[in-house]
Amino acid sequence: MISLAAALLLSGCSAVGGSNTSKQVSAERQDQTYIEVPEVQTFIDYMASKHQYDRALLVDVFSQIKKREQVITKSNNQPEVITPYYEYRTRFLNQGRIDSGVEFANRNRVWLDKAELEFGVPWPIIVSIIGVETAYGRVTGNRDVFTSLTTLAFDYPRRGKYFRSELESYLLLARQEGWTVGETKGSYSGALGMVQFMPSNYLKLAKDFNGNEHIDLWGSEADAIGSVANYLQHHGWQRDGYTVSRARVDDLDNVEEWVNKGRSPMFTLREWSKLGVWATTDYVHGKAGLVGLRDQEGSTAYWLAYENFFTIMDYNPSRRYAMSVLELANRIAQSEGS
Ligand SMILES: [Ca+2]
Repeated sequence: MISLAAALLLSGCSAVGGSNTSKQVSAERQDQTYIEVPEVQTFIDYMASKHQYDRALLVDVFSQIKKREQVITKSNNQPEVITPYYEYRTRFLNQGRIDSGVEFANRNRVWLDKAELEFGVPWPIIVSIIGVETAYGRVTGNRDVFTSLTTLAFDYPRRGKYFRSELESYLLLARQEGWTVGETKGSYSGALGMVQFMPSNYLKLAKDFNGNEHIDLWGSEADAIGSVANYLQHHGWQRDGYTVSRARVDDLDNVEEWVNKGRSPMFTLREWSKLGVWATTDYVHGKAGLVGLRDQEGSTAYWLAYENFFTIMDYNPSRRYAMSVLELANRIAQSEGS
């Protein structure tokens, strides 16, 4: 792990030139720095004319980096796509992650209360998201995000447009916050800080929550808390709203086409009951979607999922992710109260 990370960092540095993992690097860009790529020159023109960005600085930083093949490889092999829920959840639902969540909550009580009051998001949800994203700030990523984003922007055609926009946001953020371009560390896809915001979200939705006139999503747990709550409110979190109820499904054939369908609630509970789907706990007014996840090998559990469940999916568009966040939040709240 550490040696791979070190290799990744070194491969982005001009001082080590042709050493390293170049076997994997495709022939056409193997020895090129990004300043030699015509699309990058067009991008520099765009940054200079649209944002009055320092052209000489951009020429300098793009002259120092080359394509990082591992970023492409990792982007093509995201494990979330294939892991069943009962395996996925074990990454987060363990005693260490629960205990650290309680400690995080105890030392941040004042900020969690403030966030709950201002944004309407319950404190265990905020703590759990930070716990799932980065183990409460312990694992925030150690890749140079400038090289990662540049690689994805110009050598990953499937999502090139998206990553060019994130690269633009990163450069604006670096200028605004006084970061040295190329020294910011994050995930291989460019997510930043203990909340793993992409640069565009960092620009729009990150909060200086402790009021020291800096937004620091690495060093300030208060800023991380305010930023997560602000993000969820921005994406439609409903104060005192529901997340999920366990559901009983009478006949799967009736509803199979609706399981894990869409990104928003679709039917009222009354309509669901006509299809033979019943909430086993609360009866909730308003609409719900139907979520089915493999809770153990050969078995699927079902939930009726309300607006706030889908808002958590706006953080990461995976039902397994959202359900893990809720389960960890419940365990932290129970432990904290006991
Ligand atoms: Ca701050």
